[in-house]
Amino acid sequence: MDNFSEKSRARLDTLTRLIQSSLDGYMNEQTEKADKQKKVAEAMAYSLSAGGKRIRPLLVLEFCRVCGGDVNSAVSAACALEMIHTFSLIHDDLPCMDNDDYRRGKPSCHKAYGESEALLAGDALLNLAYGIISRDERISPETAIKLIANLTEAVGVFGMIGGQVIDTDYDGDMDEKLLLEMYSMKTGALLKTACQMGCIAAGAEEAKLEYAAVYAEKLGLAFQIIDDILDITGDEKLLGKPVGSDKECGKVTYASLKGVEAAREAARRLTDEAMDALSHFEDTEFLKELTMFLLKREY
Ligand code: GRG
Repeated sequence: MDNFSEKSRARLDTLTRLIQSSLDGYMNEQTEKADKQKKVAEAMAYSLSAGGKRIRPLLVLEFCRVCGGDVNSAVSAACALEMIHTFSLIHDDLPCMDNDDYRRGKPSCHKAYGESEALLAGDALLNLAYGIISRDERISPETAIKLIANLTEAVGVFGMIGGQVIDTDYDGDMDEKLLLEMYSMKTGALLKTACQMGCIAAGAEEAKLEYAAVYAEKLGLAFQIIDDILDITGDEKLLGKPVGSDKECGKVTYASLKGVEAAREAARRLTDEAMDALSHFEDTEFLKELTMFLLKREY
């Protein structure tokens, strides 16, 4: 994250520490309570603590702050989203999905713990996510319900899971329109709920949620296009997983459809549009630098 100013780097460190210590706290509760379920609790903690950029929880906390909220009121939503993101990665790596052996630089969950344990660890993380928001005493019951409703829609059949359905069922006859629809759902939906949950936790007005959605829609497409490019041109050591898996699986991606240079240009344009949407918020220096980092990322 070299492009960050000193001020933003300090902010990144503070937020990352808050996210990590909160995730550790939630996971310790699980491992301490577990008896016969120790292995599944360990598998959950293994994948959750395996690294990862923590982009989604960072967005939750930052959107809360730029809407004038106290970041502590967004911590459970931020951690819930990272749990759900991790669940999606665990399940996506399973032999019945992408069958990937490495994730975040370590053996994927099913390689380390076995398939059934990985399946259950993913299920349990998904379930825990809703639990930690519903029992968070720092937020009102009304806010908790709004957060959970927003998150549920993002994860469901018309959000991330729906995007995965398109990915698995329609790969043979994928065109640009369907591909972008799939990206919006599979990748964009969780980024959208990240930004919107931050606004909700801050008690922001509806218009802010709409602007947050515009930012996230552009960011989500750019993020996925960069992911496609990295699967072609990336460094396996930095990525923590093998490159070339899209081609090996015969997957159509934006980069394979348009070529790497055109894909890079599209990601740049989408990033500019995302930046424009931030003009509706105050004090967005950190968010802008984070957005630029995502365009230039190598992992
Ligand atoms: C199996 C229910 C189910 C859903 C799978 C989201 C998804 C759908 C699969 C995950 C794999 C994938 C390629 C998702 C697209 C989004 C994406 C690029 C994820 C990687 O996110 P990063 O780069 O990962 O934020 P880290 O490891 O940094 O957290």
